[in-house]
Amino acid sequence: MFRGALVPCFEVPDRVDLVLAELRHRQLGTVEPPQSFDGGPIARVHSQRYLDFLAGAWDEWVALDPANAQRDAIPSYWPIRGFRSDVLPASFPARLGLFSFDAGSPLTAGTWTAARAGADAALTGARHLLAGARAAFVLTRPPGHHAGPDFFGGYCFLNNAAIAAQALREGGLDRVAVLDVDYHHGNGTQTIFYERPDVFFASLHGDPHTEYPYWLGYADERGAGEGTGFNLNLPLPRGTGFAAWRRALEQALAAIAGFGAQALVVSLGVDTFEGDPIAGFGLRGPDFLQVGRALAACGLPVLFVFEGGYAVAEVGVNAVNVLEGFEAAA
Ligand code: Q9C
Ligand code: ZN
Repeated sequence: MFRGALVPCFEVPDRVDLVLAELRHRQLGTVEPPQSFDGGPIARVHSQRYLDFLAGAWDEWVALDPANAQRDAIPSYWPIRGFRSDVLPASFPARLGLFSFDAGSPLTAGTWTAARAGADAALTGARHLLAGARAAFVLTRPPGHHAGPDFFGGYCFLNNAAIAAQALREGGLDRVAVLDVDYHHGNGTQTIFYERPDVFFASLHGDPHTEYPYWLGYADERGAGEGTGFNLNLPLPRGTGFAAWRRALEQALAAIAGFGAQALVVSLGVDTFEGDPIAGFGLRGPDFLQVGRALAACGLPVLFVFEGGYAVAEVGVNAVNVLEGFEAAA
């Protein structure tokens, strides 16, 4: 649902197929399918009632009307300020709205299976880092960074980066950082870790005054409670080019070094590309090589987790440029 009409989704299967093809073309790294994991860290990032809802949502949707098998489930009703969110309504549309924050993230027949496989991929990547790998890349869709403890949105259902960070913590690392370089603020990841001092979250993104997700991502959000000081937002105006973006990246990396992170999870959206159809920064293809080099310079083990990037023809080159720049400098 976009501007009052049903339109083709920007988040399409071709995106990961093209990234995989580019990885193979450049013979960068080795490719493997995800291993299987039980709930574990997933259940410590997301609420049980949210996971139960997602797992059964498609069957519930089709049970309402067999004709629903041919159309996506899209929320129409949301409990904003003053409504109750403690009660779990029997109505499916009411629960669909309770657990979401936009109408642009269709839930389809394969959503849960794909999201759950993405979480397995994130956990597989975390396992590689814990076993001593310098870096791994989690190539998943749907993306994850907009998904919070109990909500989906922004094409995201399970927060792969947060699940990986949680797994790294449970695997024995005391301090983990998540750096989100997607064009859009990682509101889900921020919310998950906002009151925690053990996972530092830093994000570079379009200023929420004008850019999705609008109601989170401002510079004065520094964390809360024990997590105060462990959240860093660097909003940048629409139209920002690579020079200014790069300075913000250095600022985020300096904060991560100051935190004393032992591993870095990078929410790797490449919708910062100048040609992206739904975003507004001006990074060019070769700039992504430099992004990878800068990330390697921090010296930490890095788990890259794929997020946005909707200029489909260029998404493979842009994402793999980051990885190639990292490899060249690591
Ligand atoms: N003007 C990710 O990049 N709103 N999600 C699009 C276009 C939704 C993006 C509006 C953007 C969600 C993971
Ligand atoms: Zn994005």
